[in-house]
Amino acid sequence: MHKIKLKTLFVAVAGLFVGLLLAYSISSQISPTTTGGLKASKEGVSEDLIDAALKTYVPPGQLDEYYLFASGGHSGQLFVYGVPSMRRIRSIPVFNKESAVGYGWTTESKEMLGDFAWGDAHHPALSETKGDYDGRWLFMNDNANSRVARVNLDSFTTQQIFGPVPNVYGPHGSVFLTPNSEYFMMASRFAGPIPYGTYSELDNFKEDYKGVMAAIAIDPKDGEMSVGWEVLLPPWSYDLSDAGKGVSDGWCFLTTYNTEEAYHLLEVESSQRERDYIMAINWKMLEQAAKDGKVKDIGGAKVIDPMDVPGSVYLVPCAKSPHGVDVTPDGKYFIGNGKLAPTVTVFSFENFMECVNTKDFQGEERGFPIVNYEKTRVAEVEVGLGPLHTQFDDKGNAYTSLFVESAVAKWSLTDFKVTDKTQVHYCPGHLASAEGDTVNPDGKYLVSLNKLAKDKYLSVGPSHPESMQLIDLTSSKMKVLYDSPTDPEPHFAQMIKADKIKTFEVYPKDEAREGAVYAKEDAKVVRDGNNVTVYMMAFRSRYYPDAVEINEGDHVTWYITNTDFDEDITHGFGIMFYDINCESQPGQTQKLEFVADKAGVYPYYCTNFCSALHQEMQGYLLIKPKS
Ligand code: K7E
Ligand code: CUA
Repeated sequence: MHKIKLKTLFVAVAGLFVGLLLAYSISSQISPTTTGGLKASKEGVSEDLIDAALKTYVPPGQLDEYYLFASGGHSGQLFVYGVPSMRRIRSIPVFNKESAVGYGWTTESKEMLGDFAWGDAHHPALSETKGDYDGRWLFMNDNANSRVARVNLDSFTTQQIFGPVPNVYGPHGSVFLTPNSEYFMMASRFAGPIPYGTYSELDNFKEDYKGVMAAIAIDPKDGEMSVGWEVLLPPWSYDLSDAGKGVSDGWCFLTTYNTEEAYHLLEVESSQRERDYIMAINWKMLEQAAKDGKVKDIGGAKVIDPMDVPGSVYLVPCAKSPHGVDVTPDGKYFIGNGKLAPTVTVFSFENFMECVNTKDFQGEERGFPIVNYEKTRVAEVEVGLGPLHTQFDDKGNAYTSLFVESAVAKWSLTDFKVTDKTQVHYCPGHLASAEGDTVNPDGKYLVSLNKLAKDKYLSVGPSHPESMQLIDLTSSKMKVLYDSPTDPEPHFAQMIKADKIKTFEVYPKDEAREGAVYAKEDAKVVRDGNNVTVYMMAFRSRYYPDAVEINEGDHVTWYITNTDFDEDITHGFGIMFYDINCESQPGQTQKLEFVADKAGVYPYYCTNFCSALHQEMQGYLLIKPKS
């Protein structure tokens, strides 16, 4: 009797428990924000925070919804994150050496890097078709050496580094693509005598030093970059730029500072005037002028003097030393971010064109007409202190980063009123919203790229990582969901819907590929005088050949083909004491070159864990001494 009662009680309690569990799982399916169950288990954590955690949680077996591509600043890299998890998935070497993949060691990557072992990567830009990201390529500038790189998004590898682009000293004002990826513009930060290598005293600054904007043409088939044409500009500093779209397609907009033309103590001297300019450039007109041969060859580039093409460049007065300029998704407005003023200034493209067409000018500078400010400007939005950059959502809202205030302001493109503000930590530079630079932003997420992290992570000494914060845009109030460290400084980032990117799984077999071997019978060492070529094959878990005998002083070319045609089975290859290293991804053939200038025995081995017998994947390079 007693026993039965206990049993009944047990069944009843178990039933109640299962029922509760069921009820919870059903309720959480109905509304993912129902967090009562979780809340009870984490004392002191508010419902809001649990809600944020659920929104960013991507469970095992599921994938993120967006890719976020963030520049790695002076590390020269490109970082790939998943959103909303904010997990870093990959670091792609672009302007830097990276031993993890042998980038900077293989012949191909060494040639791409050329004379430079570093770069200062600022603005990644996804290729566009009809103003939408198309997922094919990503371009990114190197401010330090006036170069730009293309990363192919089918393999997430750097495929071209182009430059130094002639005549453009420090192209901070790049990369900003035209809506069909015909061009991107590169505008110089530093005025300088051109071509590179020309000497002129600073006293000659106003005459001899030039600003330049280059239009880099993109081959629509393979993304190959070349200089289309360049245009000479006054010796000012050009900051961020943006391309027109929709109604303003065919134009591009650059911010300027140091129209004072100072060349010492810019911190003080370049903010003397109350106004600098946004420069509006009719790139289609300049493209035509280049076709018509109105160019001079300077440094190997076709350079246009805009005085030969009247009506191609105009100045729009803007609050002093503006930083970013951003064109709205419909192309109707361009927005100057004040930096030193607590406002962003909204200009109407339609009004601008009216000033141009009716010659409604308020003067000129260096031969360029200055359009009527009062007429062109439609609003000054009091966003807060230190506005730098603006992004957009799908509901007609703009989001501006406030560096000095450590906040993001949300404001309406309909009535130009600030509707919300949220703190970020600390000092945001760029913002990136989902598909934010396209004609169709998604809204949903915004990432604030913050310059300082200070107390946000465990301390790692006097210098800390930088920080990205994910912000939820799905309700009327912005909400910070997640903090993700990034190291070093992210400047800009772009966020693309994950299903737009189509990667391949293995490098296809190609008998014609230089140095490739696909059968162990074809693996060999070929000697031609002092030149030795090794055709090596790598597959789980051995190398063919696994012993290579050469002579001291030989010039060695070493090809490695990974014949594991199997996703994610990558082999490494490192030779001890020779500073030789690379990886070969599934199906890929890599090439290394070196001089065997030290005799002895040098083990080589696979550096990338590939199988249970990875440790056995090794061989010997025997270098016979000369005498
Ligand atoms: Cu504003 Cu180099 Cu884009 Cu940094 S830049 S913030
Ligand atoms: Cu191949 Cu480890």
